[in-house]
Amino acid sequence: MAAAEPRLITLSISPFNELGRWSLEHSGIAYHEEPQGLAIHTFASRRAGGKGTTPVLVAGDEVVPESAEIADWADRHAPPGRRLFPEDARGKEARGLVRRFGEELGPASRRVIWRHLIGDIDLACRYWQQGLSPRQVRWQPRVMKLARPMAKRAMKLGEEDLEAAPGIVRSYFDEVGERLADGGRIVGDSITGADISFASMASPAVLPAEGYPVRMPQPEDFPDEVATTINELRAHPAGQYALQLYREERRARA
Ligand SMILES: N[C@@H](CCC(=O)N[C@@H](CS)C(=O)NCC(=O)O)C(=O)O
Repeated sequence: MAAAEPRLITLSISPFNELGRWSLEHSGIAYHEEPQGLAIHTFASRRAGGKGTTPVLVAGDEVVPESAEIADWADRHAPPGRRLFPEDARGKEARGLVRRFGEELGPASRRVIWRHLIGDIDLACRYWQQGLSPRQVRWQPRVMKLARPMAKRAMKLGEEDLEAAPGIVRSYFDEVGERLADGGRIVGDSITGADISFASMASPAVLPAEGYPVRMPQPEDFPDEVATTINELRAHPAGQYALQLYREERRARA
């Protein structure tokens, strides 16, 4: 009997969950996604053997609880031609960038929209309910309202971190813009895990209208201050690159 497809426990909209999904899809690995409601996902993660965060990949007896590790796992299981990391020094460089993007860019980029969403749970639930069971759709707003202080702590939504977030995103965008200036990709001339990780981690700050696996909120859903930040980041050459990857690469593989 064929082995069951790996399961991927996710949140529908999230930079880290995107890295997990996109890595598997780029590598041609079939998987079964199990999207969870906001806050409910922390319980689902632990139930699956994770650390209370998503994504969590469950492949047979193996539990992979971190998005960068899922990218590594996908690379190890990819057929030739669909790997995420080249064998040479470029692979090491791309892996280093995946770690840095996940540690700093993803959390900062998420804060760009969550500065508003944390006080507008109805808006958050409207978008984050995509793909959920009717039962989860019913429970999500109630659970999220109770879990709001926890979510604030987990995403570090204090005033200082919120203020710093757009600047952190911009400095990563500048770095990526410089890497792209010679007309290649982030590392070398072919797409690697670094490009996939960059676009995934940038996604909450540029809100791709095309290519993302579910409908993303758009700048006009947010108050002017947040919408202006998103539009500025969209106009940055690296923001343009993230949107282009979503339009051209994400859609092609998904
Ligand atoms: N380092 C983890 C971070 C994942 C992460 O922060 N996931 C969020 C969803 S976007 C989460 O589950 N947060 C719940 C929490 O931190 O309590 C990874 O790369 O997988």
